[in-house]
Amino acid sequence: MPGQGDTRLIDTMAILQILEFPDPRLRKIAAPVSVFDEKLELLIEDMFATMYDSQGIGLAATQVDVHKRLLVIDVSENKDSPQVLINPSFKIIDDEPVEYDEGCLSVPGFYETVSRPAEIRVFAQDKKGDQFELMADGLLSTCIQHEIDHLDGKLFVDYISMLKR
Ligand code: GNR
Ligand code: NI
Repeated sequence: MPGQGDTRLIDTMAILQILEFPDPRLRKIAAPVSVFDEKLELLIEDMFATMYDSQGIGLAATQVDVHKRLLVIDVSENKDSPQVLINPSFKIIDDEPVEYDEGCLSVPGFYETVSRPAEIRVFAQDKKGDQFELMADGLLSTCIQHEIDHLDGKLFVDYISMLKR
């Protein structure tokens, strides 16, 4: 987990409360991050702590009632590959639909198959504000699209047909 071995961060890291469906705050549209300061770094640390604590593979700021465009992700087996994406956007590279059984920390106990584009190119900033890009396919692609949806006030249950719901 990031921050381990750093006394100051351990002292200040917090597990944040995750909003749950149908909380209307999950429908807010997050605003771009414009200030890259220590307060932002502490929020990122808390978001990682919260995500690992609840055994999620991703967490969007919206889910912890912070309506700013950032998300944290770790899709690795050993939970040792934290990634933070600030002001993320993506371009579809391969629109072949790929199905995953999705779950969401904000919709506990509910799982459903969702189709999303197979491969995307992601554009984002890191915690210092530096721009970077990455290619994503498989679970990483699905997870990044799921998290960016949160920043736009969308939930995976929105994709499920009225009939099934
Ligand atoms: O932990 C999570 N697992 C997951 C599985 C399939 C597709 C998306 C996800 S994201 C989810 C954590 C979460 O709710 N992030 O917003
Ligand atoms: Ni989610």
